[in-house]
Amino acid sequence: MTTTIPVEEDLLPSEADVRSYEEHGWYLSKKLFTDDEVDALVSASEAFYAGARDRRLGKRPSTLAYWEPSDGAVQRHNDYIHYESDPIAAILRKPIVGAVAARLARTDEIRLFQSTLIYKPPRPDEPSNLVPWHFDRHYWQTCTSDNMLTAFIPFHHCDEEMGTITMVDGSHRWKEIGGGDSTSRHFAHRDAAELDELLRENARYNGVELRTVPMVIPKGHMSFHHCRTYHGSGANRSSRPRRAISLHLQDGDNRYRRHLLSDGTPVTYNHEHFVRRAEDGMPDYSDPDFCPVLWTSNG
Ligand SMILES: O=C(O)CCC(=O)C(=O)O
Ligand SMILES: [Fe+2]
Repeated sequence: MTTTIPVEEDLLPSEADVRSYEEHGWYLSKKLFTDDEVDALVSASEAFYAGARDRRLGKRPSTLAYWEPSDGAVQRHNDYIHYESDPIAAILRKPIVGAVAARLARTDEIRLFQSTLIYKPPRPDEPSNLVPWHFDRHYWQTCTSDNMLTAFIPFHHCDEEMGTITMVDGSHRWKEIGGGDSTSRHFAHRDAAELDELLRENARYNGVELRTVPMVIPKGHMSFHHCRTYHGSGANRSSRPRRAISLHLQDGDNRYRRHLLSDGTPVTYNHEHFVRRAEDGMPDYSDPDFCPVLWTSNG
């Protein structure tokens, strides 16, 4: 007898929702987390910022996003939060999140790929709060999949005043121009004006007018975006910090692939420092410690 983890069918995207995701490149979910779960994310993140760790990453590669109090009142990013914080991981691993992603990606299995804890301080003029236009597939050139997606999970109602995530509608279906070597570098290390121009150039090339959609996300809901959907976000003009997790997800088929820059240098992703090796000696993107299965349709 096979057992399937029960999830509430009502909370899953309908066939029409999945088609809309395929057309627009983003989806706003139903309420997947209770208020108590969302509040628990706030307290667990505060404990984390104060130094609590259930496990520690063995290394700090220079490319790792890892805010520490000595970095001050800039935007905070902490990668691998699901590895270092058990209370946060427990909530992120609720089956409904993976089940929603599986429906959207029309796949049978969803594994976690990466998760980043994010905090935008309530400082309207703080330049590090601005997230320039980018799409996540650029960071994942060592992945075989073109079907990966991200859940953006705020810890409160999140709207434009707080600098919510903003999607460029339908951009995941664009043909790409100008996607050179530099696209694999994280946006924090790139020139925002250059990225802005790259987006405009791509829109022109595809003969479309830019339509940006700020995601207004009620507490407990989350937004999903396809790995080729351009997105970014603005200043936090509110009086409260904008707290969130960016939960990057891979479909079951995703594997490591070697990817070279034009000068022959291999592209690297931080997993290479952490995950176990597969039989072929390559980084294993299904290492259960770092990339656990969140959902599989056969239980
Ligand atoms: O923090 C933001 O507004 C954007 C986060 C992001 O780039 C993502 O979730 O992929
Ligand atoms: Fe992103």
